[in-house]
Amino acid sequence: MRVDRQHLRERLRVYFIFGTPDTAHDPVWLLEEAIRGGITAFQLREKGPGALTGSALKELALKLREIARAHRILYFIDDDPELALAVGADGVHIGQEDTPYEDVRRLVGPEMIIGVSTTTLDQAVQAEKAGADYIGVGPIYPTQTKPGKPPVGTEHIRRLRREGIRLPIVAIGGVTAERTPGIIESGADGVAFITAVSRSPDPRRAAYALVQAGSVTGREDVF
Ligand code: TZP
Ligand code: MG
Repeated sequence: MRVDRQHLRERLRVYFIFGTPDTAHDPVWLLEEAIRGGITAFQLREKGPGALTGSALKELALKLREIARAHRILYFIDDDPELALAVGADGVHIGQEDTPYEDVRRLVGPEMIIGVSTTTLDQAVQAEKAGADYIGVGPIYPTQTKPGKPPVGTEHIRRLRREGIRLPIVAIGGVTAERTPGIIESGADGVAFITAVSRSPDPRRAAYALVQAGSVTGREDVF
């Protein structure tokens, strides 16, 4: 399915990520609840202790893919272009240590959305030059989910825009509803989060709070 690139920015606004190690909830229920809360995009990031692999991972990826499709939210697979292709994902997300952008593009073809994680200005410039569809930027705030990297803060997003980065930016790391208006005001198009929803006792309400917080108006378009 071809994804409308015109509306990619809006569709990346409230971007939920999880894998089974990130939650005590049933993954199908969790995604459904987050969708009822209003998320616009989802990424399956099956990583860490106890992560599913092989056919169990593919089975889960297919189930979640069907849910995302039924509700017309974007569906991404982290770091696994073959799986993204196999389940018909809308996109694949890659980090700096994963397969390089050019190789992933060759593998998945021209239609699939490719997002690239970046921490520095140089990485953002490289991703834009290479042809990435959006960049993840972070960690914005301190996070337990990906420890060991100092947070870059919202000032970094302002700097990316000042330096001319036009790609859709999704900020990640320690994202909460409280922090979301400031993140969007700094020039990000969306927020991506794991813990804020995956570990909430009420994921629907937690997602809704992020959706509400992300609907800030009055920001100058910076791209
Ligand atoms: N990349 C940068 S920070 C991060 C990733 C995958 C983890 C975000 O998780 P949380 O729980 O929303 O801080
Ligand atoms: Mg990765």
